[in-house]
Amino acid sequence: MKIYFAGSIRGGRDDKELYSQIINLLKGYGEVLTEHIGDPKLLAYGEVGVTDESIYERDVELIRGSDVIIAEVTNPSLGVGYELAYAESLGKKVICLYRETEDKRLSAMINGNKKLMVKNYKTVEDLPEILQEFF
Ligand code: 6IA
Repeated sequence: MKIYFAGSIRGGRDDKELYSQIINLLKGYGEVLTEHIGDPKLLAYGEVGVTDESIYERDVELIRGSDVIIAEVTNPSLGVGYELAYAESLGKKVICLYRETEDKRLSAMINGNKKLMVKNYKTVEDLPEILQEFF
């Protein structure tokens, strides 16, 4: 099972530790193709020496080759939104994980899309059950 995990990079890295915890859970179900998303050293500014074109080309190839897409969508990210739309266009199985807060709401373009499965959760402890059901 090839798993593409998507999470914010230039949209902001506040949730990087959470991404790393989710990636560890996902490793129990298959090969996570995008482990760098949880890397604490990966900053919002990005990396020196890797062009945006090569990041884009590699990521669309990885999405094409993946079986499922799991996106943590709490921190808004243009890149994650694009990846979700691309995965949808390919007919991939997608799940979006959204951490509920009182003052923010998930984009209607994700929450209102019946082709994307959206699961709300409160803490990382809620995720094993959600992932078990998904897989
Ligand atoms: O707009 P954002 O940067 O927040 O978009 C985040 C999403 O785009 C993630 O789900 C990634 O799959 C993808 N993405 C954005 N930047 C990178 C990246 N940077 N590498 C891989 N995927 C990216 C360089 C990192 C590196 C050389 C380890």
